[in-house]
Amino acid sequence: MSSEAGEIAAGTVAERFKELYGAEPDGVWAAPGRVNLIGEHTDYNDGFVMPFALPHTAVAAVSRRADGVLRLHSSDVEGGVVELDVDALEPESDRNWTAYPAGVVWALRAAGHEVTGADVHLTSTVPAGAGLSSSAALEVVIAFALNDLYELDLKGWQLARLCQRAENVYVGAPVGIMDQTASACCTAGHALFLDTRDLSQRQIPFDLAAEGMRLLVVDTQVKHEHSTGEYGKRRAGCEKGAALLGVDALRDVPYAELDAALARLGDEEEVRRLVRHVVTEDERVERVVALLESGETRAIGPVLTEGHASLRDDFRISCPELDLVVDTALSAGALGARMTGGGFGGSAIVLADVADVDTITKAVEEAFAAAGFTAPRVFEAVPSAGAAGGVRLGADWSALPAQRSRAGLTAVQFDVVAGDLDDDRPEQVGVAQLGCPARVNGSRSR
Ligand code: GAF
Repeated sequence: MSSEAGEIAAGTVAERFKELYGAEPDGVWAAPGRVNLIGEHTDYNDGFVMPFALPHTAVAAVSRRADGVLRLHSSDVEGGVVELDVDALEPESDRNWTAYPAGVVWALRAAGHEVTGADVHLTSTVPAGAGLSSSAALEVVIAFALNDLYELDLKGWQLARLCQRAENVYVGAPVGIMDQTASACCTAGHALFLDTRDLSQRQIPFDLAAEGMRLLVVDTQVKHEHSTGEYGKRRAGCEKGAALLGVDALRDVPYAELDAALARLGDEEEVRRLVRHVVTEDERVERVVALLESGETRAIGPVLTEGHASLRDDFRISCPELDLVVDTALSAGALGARMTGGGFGGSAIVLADVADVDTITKAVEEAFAAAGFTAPRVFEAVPSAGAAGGVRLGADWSALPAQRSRAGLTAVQFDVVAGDLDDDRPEQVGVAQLGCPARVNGSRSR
């Protein structure tokens, strides 16, 4: 099993920037990928999610420009520097990796922020197409860099909203808000309990190592793509369900009233399955939060496995490779397992006692070989920090991981209740005053 996140030295990225552009960058920023512990396909239904950041990051060396030119380079893809005119950025005009950083520039400018160009050199250790938010990491690292360089003073959750807009409108992928918020707002050692309706957040301590457990990520190597049809079809089906039930979003269907809601959907069998997944998944997130907060960490295993069955049978977005990981891991002694992320390939997560990790890893690798599947990549997921950076010229580049951008959330003793993108200051409420956001917001009952 690999435990390497492939750490990137900020100095190396800065040196490459200098080779490309002939000057030192103004700074170096980093933003992580994520795994989602529970709460899948709930974010575009205004529901609950619970991701945590991976140690794998996108790292960008960036300098500000005043002449309207955006130059982009990645060491991860073939080809040289791509030069764009910020005034000419057009939604859905670009089908390459450059659409993600360019989309962020477009979204900032469309929101009225005067961003007049940048030189960018990027590299990332977040596996692409593995359901681990490599795209969101690219967006968020650029958003954090431009936020600092242009002194925009936007908070992490506001930058996440702008990155989502970049992906929805500029890239053309109808994704929710989970991945960008995870990359911007997660903190080390915690999972982020996020209410995607208003971006209320609670950092839930999640230290499996202290309890003799591990969370493995199994990248099936089956690539997925959200701008293609199936993700959008599920989203449209959920919206149809909400409309038929007369609610703003499926989050508004109380778990206790699920059976009655399903009965009202009559012969809309497909919509019924989608609704059942979303409503039960929101309830699973709440159950996992309650179990973690009462110290019953091992008991989250079966809830994760229930979530997989719901994604496989009701939401129908699993695939043979993901099902094989889950079934094999459970037979080899895992406490729980499920696919994570958007589905149709990508990665699964496996919760296991540390003593069983090697047996489970071997069993999964052997099962893949026996089925004739490409060998999976297995690594341990350690809850890591969200986006960081802003190392300045002349600074010690090696200090990057310890520094936080001003947009990073640093006050983990607070729960943050965010507001609209235009709000200046999200309300901060002492943790003692807050229960579950579901109760605080008073819009959900069980
Ligand atoms: C993808 C999307 F980008 C997220 O917004 C979310 O919907 C997820 O799939 C499924 O939970 O990662």
